[in-house]
Amino acid sequence: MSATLWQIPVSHFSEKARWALERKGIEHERRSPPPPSHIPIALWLTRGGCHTFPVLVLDGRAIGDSAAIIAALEEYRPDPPLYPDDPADRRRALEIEAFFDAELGPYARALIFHDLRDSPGGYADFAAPMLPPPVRETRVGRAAGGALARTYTQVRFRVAGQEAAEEARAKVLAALDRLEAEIAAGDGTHLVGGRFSVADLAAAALFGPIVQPPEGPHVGSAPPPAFEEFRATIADRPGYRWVAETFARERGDARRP
Ligand SMILES: N[C@@H](CCC(=O)N[C@@H](CS)C(=O)NCC(=O)O)C(=O)O
Repeated sequence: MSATLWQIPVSHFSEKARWALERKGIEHERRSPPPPSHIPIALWLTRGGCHTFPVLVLDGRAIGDSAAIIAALEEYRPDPPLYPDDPADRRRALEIEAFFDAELGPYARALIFHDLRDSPGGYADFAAPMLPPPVRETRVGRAAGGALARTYTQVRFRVAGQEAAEEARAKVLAALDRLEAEIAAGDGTHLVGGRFSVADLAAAALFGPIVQPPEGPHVGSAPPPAFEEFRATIADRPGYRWVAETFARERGDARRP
């Protein structure tokens, strides 16, 4: 068996794949080429099928997209399961995963990328862990890495304008409403079937950049002021607390090398 995860350490979509691999106890190697070089690498690994990370290469087969990676892992190592046994529960869990993948993931990311723009040194600090050590250790290297990240996120995701920030905040709030409805529909701890499943994993991992729990990926040393202001308005909500509790109970240490 050989498994290599091509990933971005800070990314919440990569975090979904890491969490699933660790949950299932699958030994794997991690490769983290700096963005935006990951786009041609993803295309090359998947023969043009996928341009995003994470990509998992499992026994020579390249699988792009975090949901497809979890599906492949579920088949490869069924225990412990991430998919509920009951077919109706399974459908619901996968629908919840698909909702947070589409309706939260891109907007949580856009909000951080937008707010980092007004944070002094924010992008340099955010990009530094993704740079090769000799570059990251010089002031010029860090500044250049930050400038590249700032330009890339604007060109690729159009995050600079106020409308982009407003849309991202509205989507994050709508996702929090949905999460709270799912918590109420479940047993209060798990979203589906009374046990930890792909639904919990996806919701918690994709809210990771918003809640930034200590067990989750390191997003940067100082959250941007505008982001902190937004976060303060939701920090007491049950859905926000559920994300922190789910990481604390289920994740183990996501920051291990
Ligand atoms: N649906 C994909 C989304 C992954 C994704 O958006 N990855 C980002 C990093 S967070 C990426 O590689 N983006 C490159 C791009 O879209 O240009 C998944 O679930 O894996």
